[in-house]
Amino acid sequence: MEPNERVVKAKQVLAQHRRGISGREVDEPEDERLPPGQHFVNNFPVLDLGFKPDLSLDDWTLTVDGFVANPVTWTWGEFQSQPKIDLVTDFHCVTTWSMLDCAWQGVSFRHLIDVVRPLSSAQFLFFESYDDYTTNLPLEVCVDDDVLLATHWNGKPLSRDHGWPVRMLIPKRYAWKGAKWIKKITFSDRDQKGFWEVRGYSNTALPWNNDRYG
Ligand SMILES: Nc1nc2c(c(=O)[nH]1)N[C@H]1C(S)=C(S)[C@@H](COP(=O)(O)O)O[C@H]1N2
Ligand SMILES: [Mo]
Repeated sequence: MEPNERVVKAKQVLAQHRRGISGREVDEPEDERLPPGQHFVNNFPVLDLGFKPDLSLDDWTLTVDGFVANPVTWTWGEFQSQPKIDLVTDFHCVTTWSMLDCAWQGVSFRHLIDVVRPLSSAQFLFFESYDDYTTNLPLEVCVDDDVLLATHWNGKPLSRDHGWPVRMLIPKRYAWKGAKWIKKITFSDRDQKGFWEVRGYSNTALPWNNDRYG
């Protein structure tokens, strides 16, 4: 009798998830790293609004403004001269896929805070991207060691699909909180909901709480 191809394939995929991801002991229980309602993927799916902005480093800028003592608009050269850090984090998308052990490089959000110096009245962040995507988070959520303005994923510059040249990364929130093709970050004393937040998605977006919808 021939093995059922579909069953074999499904089991192979499970096995790949168990073994195919670098940096972990084989016997470490991966499910402990999988938030409720999520499943593992080994590829890196692309989610966007149906198009990807066509950017050039010559024209690229990142503006950080609002309730800060020192607003900045960085050119690509200025952004590149900021200190970079490396991180390994898991990535959880609300459409139920999770990727473990992504290696990221970029400028830490803590460094950005040091540069722009938020006013004491600044409590919220509003992110705007080159595709007009927006999202929002409380400032305190982003004052964390793993929040990054990411330029590299797994050793290579981000692809255009994944937000080149710079995307936000907030690993402790669902991935829609991380704006690709980031253009502007505004500090404010009030919360303003972003693209998915006004369309029924959670304002807090906590994967471990299965906190998907608003
Ligand atoms: N600028 C921009 N950023 C975005 C999005 C988008 O459509 N535009 N989609 C969000 C969503 S819903 C997810 S799940 C992640 C997906 O990132 P990826 O395409 O690199 O997997 O990007 C987030 N950031
Ligand atoms: Mo998403």
